[in-house]
Amino acid sequence: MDEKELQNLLKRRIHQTLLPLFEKYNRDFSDLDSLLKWKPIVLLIGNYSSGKSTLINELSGEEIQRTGQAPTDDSFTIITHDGADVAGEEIPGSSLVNDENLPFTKLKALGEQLISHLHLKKVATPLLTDMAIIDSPGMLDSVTEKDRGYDYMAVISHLAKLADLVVLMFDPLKAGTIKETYTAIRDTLPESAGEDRLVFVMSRIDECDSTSDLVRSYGTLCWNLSQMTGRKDIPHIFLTCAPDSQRPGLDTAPWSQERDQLKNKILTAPKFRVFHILQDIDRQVNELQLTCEAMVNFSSQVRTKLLDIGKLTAVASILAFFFSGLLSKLLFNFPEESMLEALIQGQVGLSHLTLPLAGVTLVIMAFWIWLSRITFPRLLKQRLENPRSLVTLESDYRRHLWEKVEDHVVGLLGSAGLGQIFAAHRRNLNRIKKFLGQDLKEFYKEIR
Ligand SMILES: Nc1nc2c(ncn2[C@@H]2O[C@H](COP(=O)(O)OP(=O)(O)OP(=O)(O)O)[C@@H](O)[C@H]2O)c(=O)[nH]1
Ligand SMILES: [Mg+2]
Repeated sequence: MDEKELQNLLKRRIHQTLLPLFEKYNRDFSDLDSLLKWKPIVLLIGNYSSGKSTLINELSGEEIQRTGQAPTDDSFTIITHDGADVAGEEIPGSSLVNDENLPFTKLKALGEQLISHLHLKKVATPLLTDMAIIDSPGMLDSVTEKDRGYDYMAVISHLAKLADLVVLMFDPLKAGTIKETYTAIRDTLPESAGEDRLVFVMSRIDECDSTSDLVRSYGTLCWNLSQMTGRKDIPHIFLTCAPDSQRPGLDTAPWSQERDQLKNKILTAPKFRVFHILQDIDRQVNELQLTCEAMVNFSSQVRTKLLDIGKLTAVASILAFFFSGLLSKLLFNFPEESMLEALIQGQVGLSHLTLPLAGVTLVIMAFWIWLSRITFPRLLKQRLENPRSLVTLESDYRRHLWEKVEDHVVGLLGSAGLGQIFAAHRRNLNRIKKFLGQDLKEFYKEIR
């Protein structure tokens, strides 16, 4: 089975099995759905003039994107091949964000300004048939959301979630010192793209005058990266330059292979799409499982209370049935003959049953009010104050997941009425466990 078939199979299976469960627990399915909709995506981001557009032109063999020494591009351009006959065609952002078959509908919420800085270009190169590359406006210093007219980081975050590979480009002159780049690495990307989907590139190395100049720039970039990621281990950084724009100075031959390796990594990104989807499903279904576990435990605690109250109600109802007539006779001299007396004499008639049945009804109503007005709200309040007590968080992984779902669980509990006890949480949990234990494993096996 190739990647495309596998993606379609996954889509069908997820829609059948998981979608209803996501809906039951009010969890957002749109990110996963966006991933399943379209082709694999590579996102190119980084400093202005770091060579993003040059690399795209080189990959496609066409002069698709404008290049230039100052900040050149102010748009997000999605580049793909969609059949030779439509090469050159452009689709504006307004159509992209309204097309339900494309994964960009969520961008609509980011406003008109963004939509007018978004478009799709169809190109002739068949290399881009099964994938799309997104070129982005270069990252700048001292720009604010107001200067751009839209929330740039939110766009990066959304596109990075969709992308199977995020290529982050630097250049020796501005080796990691640009403010937007800092924010992206520090705050935005960790939430949107796993480390395994991030690729770091220092381009334009031919502009270093000597090897020692390059070493200094590389060192600066590594230092800045460790400051941004807060980690000491440095990821692999591709050191490259465009073959056509080399300047005399540094002998770049020792790094000549890195450009090809980078291009190869980008062009083989579609292979990671199914893996990316599986990773996402894995995380989201685990979050769903934890949510469901909390609801199973909460409803079982409510049921235990209900059972305790139920036992008391049964005892009180029996007492009410037999003694309510007698009590009424003692207190109010009515009825003339209680049911218990009639029973002893063996002459129970329908009229004797009126008071006992009224007594039982009153007892049941009183207990129901006790449960629904006092016991349940008290239990709910206690659990809302400490929702963690509803799940066991024995590993760092589960603790991390819990941090993401806690607010959601609190929201679910808050809206959960007593009807909770009748919801089939246990069955849902078993379905989720089966999906994680069987279906997902089979898919992982399939892509190995
Ligand atoms: N010497 C040298 N010049 C390069 C290299 N890559 C790109 N350039 C030049 O650098 C300038 C900027 O390149 P672009 O590809 O436009 O950079 P960009 O990252 O797309 O820039 P923005 O769109 O503004 O964010 C252009 O004039 C390119 O010709 C390289 O490896 N070496
Ligand atoms: Mg550009």
